[in-house]
Parts: sequence; structure tokens; C-alpha cells
Amino acid sequence: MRVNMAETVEACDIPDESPKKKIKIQNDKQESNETIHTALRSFADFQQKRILSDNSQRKTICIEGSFSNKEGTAIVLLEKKPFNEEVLKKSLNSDCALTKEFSNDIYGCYECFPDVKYNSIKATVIHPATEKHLRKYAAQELYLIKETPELYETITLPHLQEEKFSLQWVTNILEHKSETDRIIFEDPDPETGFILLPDLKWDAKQVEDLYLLAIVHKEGIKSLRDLKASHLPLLKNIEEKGIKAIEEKYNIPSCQLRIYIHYQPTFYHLHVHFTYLKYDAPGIYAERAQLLSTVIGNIEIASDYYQRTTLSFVVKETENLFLKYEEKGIV
Ligand code: M7G
Repeated sequence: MRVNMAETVEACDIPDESPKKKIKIQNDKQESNETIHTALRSFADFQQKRILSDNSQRKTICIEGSFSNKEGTAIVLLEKKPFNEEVLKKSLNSDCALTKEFSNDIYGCYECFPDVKYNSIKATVIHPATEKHLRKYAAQELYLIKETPELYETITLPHLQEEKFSLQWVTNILEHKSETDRIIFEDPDPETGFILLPDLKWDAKQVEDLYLLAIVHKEGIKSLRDLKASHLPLLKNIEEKGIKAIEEKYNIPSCQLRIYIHYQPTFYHLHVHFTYLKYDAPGIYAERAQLLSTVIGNIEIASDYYQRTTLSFVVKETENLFLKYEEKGIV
């Protein structure tokens, strides 16, 4: 069930078992600053250095490299896309060549070559990538840290104050400088408002891997740890209006949405993830995702729940945060 890949806004009905969904798509036509993306049209200038990670189950691979004549490291993340019914209807025809690998009785094994326009790969390019990006995308051992409020104050908080990812992309979205055409819904209220738009991980072409992000307008809420009763109107507003916007646009009811906050997040400006329940999106597991409804419920029971509770999270072994916990003998 894929929507038309046309450049301009296209609405289309998506049939069958899943709810009828209407998706409008526009390509991002606005870039705030000159970056490599302003003129990148092929991988002609890309030189591969090493594979950072490779996941055959998710069908993703992450490569470190560089672009000739461009300073800095590049990370390229490639991901095979989900199948969808609309594309299958158009592509399984005489233009789709088959090469037989073997057959045995009624069983045949083939390589299948659909027309290139139905066979694209999702590519994410990060340039210039920092050391922290390299660590984020490299495959490594994982460790679970049980962070008490004291550990948060003494180790995690000082760490994230000295080392965090740039929030420029968030500012660009909130100031309508980037991804403007991708905005699904906006509530401009400075206290309770947010922008809802497709996550970087979603090409917004089919609802099977629907992944949206609600980014709050209010500054200064770093993560789940900061949330308290005064933020309930904000959280409830995101839940209510986010659900409504998704239902209207994609015809997916709230009971088929997974709405959650990551701990630790990668980006310390509050945002809420909305994914399709049937989609096993990255980062949905218990050690990372906290359901928004549970967060609201906990804060309703105790305003300072997230300042008092122990929160567990996962770190990779080369992350500096892991090294800081290791130094103190905590992992
Ligand atoms: P997170 O919980 O801070 O960390 O989520 P995670 O990246 O480990 O999940 C940040 C979310 O923002 C992720 O789901 C990213 O895919 C998404 N994201 C990151 N960037 C740089 C962009 C961007 O430029 N545009 C959009 N739309 N989403 C982004």
C-alpha cells in the first residue's frame, strides 16, 4: 500500500485490510543553508571507508566514507523499503525479469529484477558527520544502565551538558526553515504547541512504516527526566491533537498508534514519536521507549515522578556516557 511517488501533492485511497488512508506528499523544497544536500545528485564522488553496521533482518547497512572535494566524514545509511500492494500491481509484469537460480519439482527459486523506478532504496546521508554520529551508527556491545536521580545529577546531566548533538535541524523545523512542506500539523502555542511531521526514518510513501515526530515549541525540556505536572497540558495536547491529525490524514485510529518518548534521546529537545503499531520501528523496545500514556499517568500520580524514579537506558560501549559510568564502577 504505497502512495504515488509524484512530486506534487497527491492524495490516494489505500485499499484493503488496513484502514483507508489518504496521504499527501510533497518533496522538501526548502533548505535553510547550503549543505552537501543542495547539490547531491549521485554517489559518483563518494568514497567508502568502512562498514559501520549491517543488519540483515532490518535490511539496513551503514557506511562511513567521504565525498571527494568535500571536507569531512560522511555517513550513508541504506535501507530496503517495505513491499507494498500498489507498487506490486505495477511492477510484476513483463518489465520484471526473472533469472532462475534452481528449480526442484514444483519449487523454483529466482532472482527478480523489477523496473528501477519500483526498486528504490532509502538513503540517508549525514555530512559532515561527527565522532558522535560515528559512534551512534557503529555496531557495538550494548549495556543497560539503571539511572537513579543521583546518577542523573552527577553523571548523566553533566555529560549531556558538555556533549550533545546539535539541535540545528530542530530549530530549522520550528522556525519553518526546513521540511516546511512535510509538516502535517502545527499548533503554534509557545507553551503547549508542537509541529508534527514525518520522521527522517520515514519516506512517507506508505503507512506500513508510518513514523511521525511531534516536536514541541517550548524550549528547555531536555528529556523525560525534566517532565512534571506543569507539562501535562503540553503532553495531553500532543497526544490529543497528534492523534487527531494522524487520524484525519492517514485514517489510522489511536488504538493502532504507538506513541512514545525515548530515554535517553539522541536529541535533547522534547519530541514524541508516533509509529504504526504493526511496524517494528527501531527504538520501540522496553529499554528505550516510554509510552506517552504511561508518562502522563505517572505524572498525574506524582508530579515529580520523573525526578524521583530510576530510569533504565541503553548505552553503547564506545559512547562517552558509558565510559563515565564505567569509570565510576557502575557498569
Ligand atoms: P531521539 O529519541 O532523540 O533519538 O529521536 P533516536 O534518533 O536515537 O531515535 C530523534 C528522532 O528524530 C529520530 O527518530 C530521528 O530519526 C529523527 N530525526 C533526526 N534528524 C536529524 C531529523 C531531521 O533532520 N528531520 C526529521 N524529520 N527527523 C529527524
